[in-house]
Amino acid sequence: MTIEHTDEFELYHYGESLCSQMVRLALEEKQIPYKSHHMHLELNAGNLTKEFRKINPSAVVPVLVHKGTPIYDSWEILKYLDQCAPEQGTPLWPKDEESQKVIDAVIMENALDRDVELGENFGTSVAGASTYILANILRRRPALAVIWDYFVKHPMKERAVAFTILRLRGGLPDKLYKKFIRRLAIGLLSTEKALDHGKDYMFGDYSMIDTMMTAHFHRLEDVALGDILQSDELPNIKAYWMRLQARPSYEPAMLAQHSWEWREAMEEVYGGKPSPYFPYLKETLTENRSAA
Ligand SMILES: N[C@@H](CCC(=O)N[C@@H](CS)C(=O)NCC(=O)O)C(=O)O
Repeated sequence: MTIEHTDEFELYHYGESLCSQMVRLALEEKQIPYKSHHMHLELNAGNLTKEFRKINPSAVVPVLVHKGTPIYDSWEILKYLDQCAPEQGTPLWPKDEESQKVIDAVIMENALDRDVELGENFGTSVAGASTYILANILRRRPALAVIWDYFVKHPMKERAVAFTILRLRGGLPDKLYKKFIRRLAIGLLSTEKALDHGKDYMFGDYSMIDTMMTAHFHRLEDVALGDILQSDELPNIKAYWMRLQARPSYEPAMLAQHSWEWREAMEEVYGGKPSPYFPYLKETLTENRSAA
């Protein structure tokens, strides 16, 4: 399948999608210029249009189009970019098989994978923690329009159910949200421990796993849980997060790509204050630390 294109690399993405953020960070790190197709998701279901479903029948972002060929799935895209320009910019995917296996395992723990249930790993808990923002954005459209779009056009029916619940309820049940928070605490503690090696990045040198941690930490700030990244209880993470933000890729790939409706939703949901779940996050962090 060849997609209409004008540039060698083109990216279909959304400002705040975690997977899109990782790919943009990778493009910056590899110093690969690209044409940007910035879309909206929950605001207008831009990913469910006929045109976009021709580009990605799974109706999700990101999609990298290289010389007209679409590449799906953020990790595959990151590996692909590294192979396209092995000697250019930051190497993202290690050359030796042993490290590749370790990275693959860490990815499963952190990634947003369809096979991992929401709240069962760090990545899906970060996504789950964003549900109040998503609900706020979905509420800008009539309920019937949302339900119609997702049930009729979204190929993943479990997402249609999830988005309908968010649109109608304005969020998820407290019990489920707390599950995400508890899983976040576990993920933060294991990241803190992994960084005990004293090196700058998760695997010593910067690698693709660090693009994911950047997106996850940035999201914790968006959902008003960012204070945890400044906590003296997590000194390795605190220093690591500052290092990630100081990289030249951070501004163009993250800050310069914010979507207006997401920023508005953040303001409406949290009003610049810490999340009401912040104390619970601190509490579970302390509990899990003592249990470890
Ligand atoms: N495994 C895919 C996941 C892609 C994905 O779920 N993308 C989300 C944004 S992070 C999306 O497009 N959601 C919109 C929807 O499902 O309607 C990847 O790594 O790229």
